[in-house]
Amino acid sequence: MLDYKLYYWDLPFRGNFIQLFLEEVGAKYERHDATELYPERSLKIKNPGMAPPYLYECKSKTYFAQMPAILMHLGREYDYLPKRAETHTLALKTILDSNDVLMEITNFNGMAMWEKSDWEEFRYSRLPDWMKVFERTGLEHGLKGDKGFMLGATLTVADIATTALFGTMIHSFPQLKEDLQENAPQIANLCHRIEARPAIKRFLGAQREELGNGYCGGQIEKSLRKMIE
Ligand SMILES: N[C@@H](CCC(=O)N[C@@H](CS)C(=O)NCC(=O)O)C(=O)O
Repeated sequence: MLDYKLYYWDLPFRGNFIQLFLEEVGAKYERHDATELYPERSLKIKNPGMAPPYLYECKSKTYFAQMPAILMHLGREYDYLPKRAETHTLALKTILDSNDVLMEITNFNGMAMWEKSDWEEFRYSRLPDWMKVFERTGLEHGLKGDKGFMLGATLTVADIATTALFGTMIHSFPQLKEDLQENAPQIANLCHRIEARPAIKRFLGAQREELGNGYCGGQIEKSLRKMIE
């Protein structure tokens, strides 16, 4: 029996946060094109939402929108949330930080195309600071080399989010690999380890074969590529 339906575009960007998780836990899910819900039906569903991704949960016949809310919901369902109040809150913070980085790298979800000087400010100041935020969080919780995870000894939604963010980013834009290595070496290693987990590795292998280095799509991906390449 099917557990979930994920409505998203044929792109990794925000969808991979959810897909990596569903793959990791072995949930039975189908990916549907976002246009099946968005925009016509998005106000008519149970728990309406403004934009993809949407996750339909079969057992509760309920929809959820907003990537961070979806990931927190799945984290609770599959016991991938830290138990302590502080680290539980940090799991949500890590997902929200990730979503902020997605918004910033797409110049506020593609509201305007990148200008060289703004891009350089982002790439050489803001993005390294974000990378350091993730690195420090991991270090503070014992992430070191091949040991530990973002928020302690157990893999949580925070590791899935971090990998969906930076693993995807450096696959789509290999030019940013060195930026990550320099500013957040433990995070680079963590992404590598999570991407090597068997179910995730299988999924990413197939996705990357199909989509190549596609990232967020649209004019904003073209603008990003113009800046980076
Ligand atoms: N805050 C929302 C952002 C959703 C969002 O911006 N979705 C993009 C794709 S990643 C989209 O298709 N937006 C269309 C729109 O905003 O109308 C989330 O985290 O899920």
